[in-house]
Amino acid sequence: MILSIFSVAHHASRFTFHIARFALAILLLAACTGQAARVTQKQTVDGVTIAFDQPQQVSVLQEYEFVLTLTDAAGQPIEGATVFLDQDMPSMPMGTNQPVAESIGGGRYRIRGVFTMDGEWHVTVHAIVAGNDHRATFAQQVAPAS
Ligand SMILES: [Cu+2]
Repeated sequence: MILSIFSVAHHASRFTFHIARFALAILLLAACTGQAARVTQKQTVDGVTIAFDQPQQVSVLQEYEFVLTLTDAAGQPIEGATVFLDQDMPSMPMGTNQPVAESIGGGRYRIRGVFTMDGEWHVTVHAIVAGNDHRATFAQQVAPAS
């Protein structure tokens, strides 16, 4: 009898411990996905400035969001461009990986996708404006799954 009461109490405390761990994991996850730091880099190619807004950190197979802003030489937003990415790893060929952006207004284009492997990736932006392909390459570090 004494043994079984002890056993119930022991399991109850283990259960509480697991609930606490689970709650902590949810909190950390919310902090990571909700408040992720972002960086913006700019490159000007043949009169078109490409501002590339990316997460500072992204994990493998976790959905990322890139936002590109295109402006002309006068600083005006460029609407109606076709924008897609070429994603590859400098250390190995990763096959065809070309997500297409959707226009969200004000010269901004949004792309969501995932990286299929951790490590260093090179993201080449193709901004096709009036038939000309403007290309700029940015690096994205991809962390292993946590
Ligand atoms: Cu790879």
